[in-house]
Amino acid sequence: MKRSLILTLAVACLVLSTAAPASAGGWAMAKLLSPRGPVVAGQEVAVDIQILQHGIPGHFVTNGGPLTIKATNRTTGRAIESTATSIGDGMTYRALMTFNEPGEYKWTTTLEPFPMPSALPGLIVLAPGEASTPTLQPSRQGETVTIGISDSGFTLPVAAIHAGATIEWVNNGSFAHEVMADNLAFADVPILQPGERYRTTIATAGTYTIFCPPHSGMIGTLHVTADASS
Ligand SMILES: [Cu+2]
Repeated sequence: MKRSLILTLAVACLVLSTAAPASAGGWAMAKLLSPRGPVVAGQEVAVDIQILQHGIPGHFVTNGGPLTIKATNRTTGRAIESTATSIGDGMTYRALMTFNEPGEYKWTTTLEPFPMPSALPGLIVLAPGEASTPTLQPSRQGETVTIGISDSGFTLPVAAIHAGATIEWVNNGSFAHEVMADNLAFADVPILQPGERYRTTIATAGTYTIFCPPHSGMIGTLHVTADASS
């Protein structure tokens, strides 16, 4: 009885120490570098994903194996999978993928040998010939864009929003969540309990990687263009 407990503990320690290089002192996250916007069905696209440790630029997992990228069509549930290879700098991985079925896709990435799947902002695949109109109109100064927070991620606008617009964060999940960006853009947003809302005005144009520190899968890219109030 005692012996089996010790054996169990030994196995548990072994498993934990094996996973340690990827998670030592924090967490890793996948950042989608490309594609940035909607893609067209049937056309091959380069999918570039950067792996960052702790979410801090410059801190990355250098000894990771192949990165597996899986994209699942949210409507049909059909998935395509590809193995991305490192493209030189040790933290950026590329896979050439062709999406034949239009719709909205969600991503999952897995970096072997570390068990650290993470989610990325969704991808819109347009039918060939379909105009690439954004599914959400860009927001101007004085307007409000609501961004939902669920337990698995952020409901981000597909189109860029304009600097000067107000973002209303709404926690639709069952747990408390935070909103942070790697440039501290949303440092004013408090920890939001389920059901809570918070409004903030975004002043500076740019591309923001937003995430929830306690939940490594909650990552998204928010595009903010220059103010278009005039
Ligand atoms: Cu969270």
